[in-house]
Amino acid sequence: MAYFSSILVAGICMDDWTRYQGSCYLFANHSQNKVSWQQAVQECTWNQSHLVIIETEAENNFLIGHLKQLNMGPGRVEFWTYGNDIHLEHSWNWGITPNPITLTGLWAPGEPNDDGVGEDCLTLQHNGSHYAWNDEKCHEKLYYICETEDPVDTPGGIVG
Ligand SMILES: [Ca+2]
Ligand SMILES: [Ca+2]
Ligand SMILES: [Ca+2]
Repeated sequence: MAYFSSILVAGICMDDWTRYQGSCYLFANHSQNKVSWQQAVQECTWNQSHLVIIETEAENNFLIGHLKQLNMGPGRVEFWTYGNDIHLEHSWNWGITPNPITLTGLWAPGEPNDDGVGEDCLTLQHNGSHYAWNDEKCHEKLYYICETEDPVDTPGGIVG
């Protein structure tokens, strides 16, 4: 199983994946990568990973730093994370099972605003000067970031 993972062996990420702490990240930032949140969930699953879960401010800073290096834009640049309030409005979780988002202060000014008919999926959005969190309509077609944890660093993560 591990041979098909984004992590080839302990401490080394597959080509195209970027390592930080105990995780490997795939920044899907090509135009053909633009998909809905639900499709992004599926894409990451196919890659033996999940949409990025941001546990710490340090991880958030790493992601933003990497996104800056990608030097995308001008125009709209937004990446899906695993965050969502699909099941209960204003109740933000990572993933599809209860895993409350505890970080605060990372939202862009005025966000989350559940704009218009509702916005339930969390993105890292470039607002012209820097990246910050935004809630977005889940059917929008955006870039995404997958993450997978190093099985050695994650207790109980080794399967088989
Ligand atoms: Ca993480
Ligand atoms: Ca919402
Ligand atoms: Ca919003």
